[in-house]
Amino acid sequence: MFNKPANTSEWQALDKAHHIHPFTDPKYFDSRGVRVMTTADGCYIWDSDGNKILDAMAGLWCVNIGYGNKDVVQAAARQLETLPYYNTFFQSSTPTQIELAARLTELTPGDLNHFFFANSGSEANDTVIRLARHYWTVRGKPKKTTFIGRHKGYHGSTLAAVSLGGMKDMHALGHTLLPGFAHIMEPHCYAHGNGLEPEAFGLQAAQKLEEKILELGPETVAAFIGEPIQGAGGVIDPPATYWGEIQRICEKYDVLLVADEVICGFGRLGHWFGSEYYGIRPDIVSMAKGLSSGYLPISAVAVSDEVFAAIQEGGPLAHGYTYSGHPVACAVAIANIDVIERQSLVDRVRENTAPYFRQCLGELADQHPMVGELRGAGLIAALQLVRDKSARENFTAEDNAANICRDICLDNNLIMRAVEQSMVICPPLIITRTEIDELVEKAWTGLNDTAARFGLL
Ligand code: PXG
Repeated sequence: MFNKPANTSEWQALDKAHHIHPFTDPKYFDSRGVRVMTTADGCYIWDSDGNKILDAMAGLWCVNIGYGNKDVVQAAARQLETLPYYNTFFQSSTPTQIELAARLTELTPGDLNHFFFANSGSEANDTVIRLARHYWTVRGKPKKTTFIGRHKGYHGSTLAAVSLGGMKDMHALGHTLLPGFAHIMEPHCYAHGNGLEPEAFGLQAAQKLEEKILELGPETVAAFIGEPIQGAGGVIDPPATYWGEIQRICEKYDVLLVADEVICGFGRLGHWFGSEYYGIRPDIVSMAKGLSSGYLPISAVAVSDEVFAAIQEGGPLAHGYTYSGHPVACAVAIANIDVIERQSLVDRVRENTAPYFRQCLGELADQHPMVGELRGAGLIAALQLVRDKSARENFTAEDNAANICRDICLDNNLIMRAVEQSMVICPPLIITRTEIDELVEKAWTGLNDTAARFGLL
């Protein structure tokens, strides 16, 4: 018989004893203990001590429609009652799987008209690798197997998705960089621009792709993959010149272009997909997170008519997951898309809340002595923390400034994410102007308190 913990410290003790956490410093369990979240509504979550916290990270970059949407809950309940499970293997389908694929066809740009379902962004990207390599085999170029990604790219945590990504500490864990994956510089102007204008730097960063393709030999390169804006890498939004040049290079060398839309998809940049914001015409797109606003796990891979034609020619596809297109997850994704459409969330972000969000954060970035730059677009942003703004002196890793700021903000009931020396913000798309005011005010307070901690204010 399990005795339910009576308070936060009892939950924390059990958690520490039995629960393994991703990306959590073990020291944290002794210094603070995990935070135990219990309920949520809209843009707010409540912890086990009853604190009401503004979730400026939409969970983990995913709760686009906000918490507690009853329509989605009811759609899930209805589907659980009607047909809680059936699979997509061996000539089978269910109405929700078919409807979701058809709805996604309407929403995705270009001729991305065919969808394969999986359960997470990682699985979607593993699927991308298998499909792209299969594509080239069917098209008579079986040597085209290598994927090129970017440093600080994040594509997931499975063996293959880790290799696709460019996170050094993730490669180091368990020696998980597989052969067949290469990486180029991320288009981070602040970090690598060396005083170049963003437009010139964007071209330079994209040309690293051409150099890498030539180094590896175009006959060996299957695809380039990139997030329209790199999220977990620190919200790295490329200069306007970048994606056009990447597209040109991919076409020149017959390399598939894959957009990882796991964060940017479903309205984050004020368009259904980040590819539309940047004018990218991808051959393959992976999506997850905002597809269901995180209410249930589901992901999808969209492929173009041409990639689909090759898959069809290739015979039975030896790939799939038990829960590919789980009917309840599909029902939730459909209800989630309905909510986004009914509330015109994509237009609202583009025309209303994102411009206001960027204006408020822009003022903060201009005026606050500890903020070196504001990055991002739409409702995704990073504030680069600096020790000295005019001298562009960065904090060191040992300073731990962003983690300190994150904890100070959390104590003030605001969740932001710390990535290296940046504070990252990615609120639900339903956020109102009043809630943006609260977010920015709390961010100011958190930055002031952090600056005071370093004797900078
Ligand atoms: N692609 C992108 C662009 C992502 O951001 C994945 C793929 C993998 O999705 P799954 O569902 O397998 O986790 C992600 C996930 C962070 C953080 O450090 C970011 C993600 C996941 C966990 C932590 O901010 N993004």
